[in-house]
Amino acid sequence: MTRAVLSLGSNVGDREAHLRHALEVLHPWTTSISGTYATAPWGGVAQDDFLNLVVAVDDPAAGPRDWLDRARQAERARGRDRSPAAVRWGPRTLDVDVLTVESDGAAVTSTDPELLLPHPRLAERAFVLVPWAEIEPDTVVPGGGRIADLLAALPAAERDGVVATGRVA
Ligand code: PH2
Ligand code: MG
Ligand code: MG
Repeated sequence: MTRAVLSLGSNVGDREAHLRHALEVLHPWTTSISGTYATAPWGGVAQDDFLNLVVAVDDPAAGPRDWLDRARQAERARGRDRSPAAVRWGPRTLDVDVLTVESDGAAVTSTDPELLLPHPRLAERAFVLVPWAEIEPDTVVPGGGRIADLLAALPAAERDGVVATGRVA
């Protein structure tokens, strides 16, 4: 069985509708969903604020790659631009990132460039850690630490850029 934690984000078009679509795709396997947060853009590209949330999923039949395929399926359905012209860390209709995968209780690590596990930048991102800490503060990321501790280690200015806005689901 694999359990995974995914980060959802949007800053183009109807952000709530894009996030809701991703949650519909993931619904059969969803075990918990964080609230939704308005977040300052991370990564140095000037762009509109994102809406972000985190979702935990569980599927006895899925392998790590299945979570990536489901993430991409949701992104494609919302017109995600994956062309070479798309700006790295730039605007997205929908971004679904696999943060961690656990298989039979053990953390999966992957160096596949398409599916790096755990996600290499999760500990730097308040837009990931704030919603994740809401639903799973005690989860430990392999090679990282407890989610609540990773969040506490971020500069206050990063945490302050993440503001709860309610829920889309
Ligand atoms: N996604 C990015 C780049 N920057 N910033 C925030 N706050 N939230 C995101 O989801 C995000 C980002 C590209 O994937
Ligand atoms: Mg992505
Ligand atoms: Mg991303």
